[in-house]
Amino acid sequence: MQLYIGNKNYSSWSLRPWLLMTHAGIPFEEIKLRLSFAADSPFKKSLAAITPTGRVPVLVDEGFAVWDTLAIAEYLAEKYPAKQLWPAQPLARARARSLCAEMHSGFTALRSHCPMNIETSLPEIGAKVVAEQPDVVSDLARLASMWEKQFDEHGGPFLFGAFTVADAFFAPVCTRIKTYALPVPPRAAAYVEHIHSLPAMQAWTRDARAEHDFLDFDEPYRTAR
Ligand SMILES: N[C@@H](CCC(=O)N[C@@H](CS)C(=O)NCC(=O)O)C(=O)O
Repeated sequence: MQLYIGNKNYSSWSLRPWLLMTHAGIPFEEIKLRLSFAADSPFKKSLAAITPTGRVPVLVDEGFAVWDTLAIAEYLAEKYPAKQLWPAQPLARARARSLCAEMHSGFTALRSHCPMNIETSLPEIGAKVVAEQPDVVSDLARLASMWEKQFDEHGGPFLFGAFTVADAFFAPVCTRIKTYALPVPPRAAAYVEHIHSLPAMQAWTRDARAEHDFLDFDEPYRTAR
């Protein structure tokens, strides 16, 4: 299988299936493309042959393309049942899917005001965003209450006890909390640290920091040096 991804510093959608597969020990070839919106860019040209969306991530299995993180997660869970990528218990599984769907279509204020940017540290921007953007504060409150309920029910250290798709889906948010020093309660902060301590996550963040590829359209707060 090949997994097409974007810049590791910026591509939050790419991180989800990459972390899922790497942490679960599912073998794949990584194909990294430099993110771009321009129609004539290598990014768009490479993807044109593979996916009608022109977006990453895309998983290609023996020439068959699966795009969109939710679809990729479901495909992998069906292909590798022994990996238990979703919780085994039906209600827990349904809840995990609810959380992933909520992440997939929600948290828009947090996502737009605090885009993923692993290589940098912007605590002063985080403080300003929290002071000026009540929707971001609401997103953070929802995250904290969601995660705490999961820890109450499943005991941690992951959202459903053991690592599942849900943890992969919230990993980019964990990086945002770190980059922007966003305030979250202690158990949520401990979860952020736990996700960052995973060897697969450390590998991704190491690669992200080594990229040194400044993309203006993903940088609302910094200018190129
Ligand atoms: N809903 C999609 C979102 C994918 C997405 O927006 N990916 C971004 C990179 S993080 C992208 O490829 N952007 C290029 C574009 O929109 O032209 C998913 O879950 O995979």
